[in-house]
Amino acid sequence: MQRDAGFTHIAFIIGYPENLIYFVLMKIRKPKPEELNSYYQTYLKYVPEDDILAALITQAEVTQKFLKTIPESKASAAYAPGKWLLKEVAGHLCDTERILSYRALRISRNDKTALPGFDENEYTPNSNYASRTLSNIADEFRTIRESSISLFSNMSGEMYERRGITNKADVCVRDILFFIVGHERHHLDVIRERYLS
Ligand code: NI
Repeated sequence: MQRDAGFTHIAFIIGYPENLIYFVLMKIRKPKPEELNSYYQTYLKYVPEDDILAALITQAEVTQKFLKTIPESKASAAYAPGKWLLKEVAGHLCDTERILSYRALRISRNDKTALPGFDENEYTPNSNYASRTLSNIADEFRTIRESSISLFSNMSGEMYERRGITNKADVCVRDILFFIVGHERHHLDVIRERYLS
């Protein structure tokens, strides 16, 4: 059991490593539409839940298991010429979550440094996701997500409200957590609708 300094929430974990069960007693509400910039607002449709920390936790197992159901032959295909391979989409989720969690860490610590964006279209061809298995990438996703859960579930309510500049946009830590959840759902929808249908 871990407590933050303000005792505003308690998170504890039972079971390791295959069957992690989290009990997080602090709800982190989803940002209201008017609190989000226009780009982040487009992801609201992917997040029906109001507790985004609970959603982050639920996604860990759901997404890993979903990716593991996809045959490697399909994972190594793109739905159109020039598009990412399916497993490169999974890799994009890994890269994005690492970067967004890093941004959330800095902003939660009240670091006011403006943080740069990144060009996903340059990251993917310079990664080696295409030569890895989707199963292996799915396991890395789970590892990254467990780290994100530890980071976010141990933040105080005040940390969630802290604001910073990322990719020239003014966001708070709550917005970043929301975006991690919504961005992943967006890409899983694309996988289902374009790669697997
Ligand atoms: Ni994306």
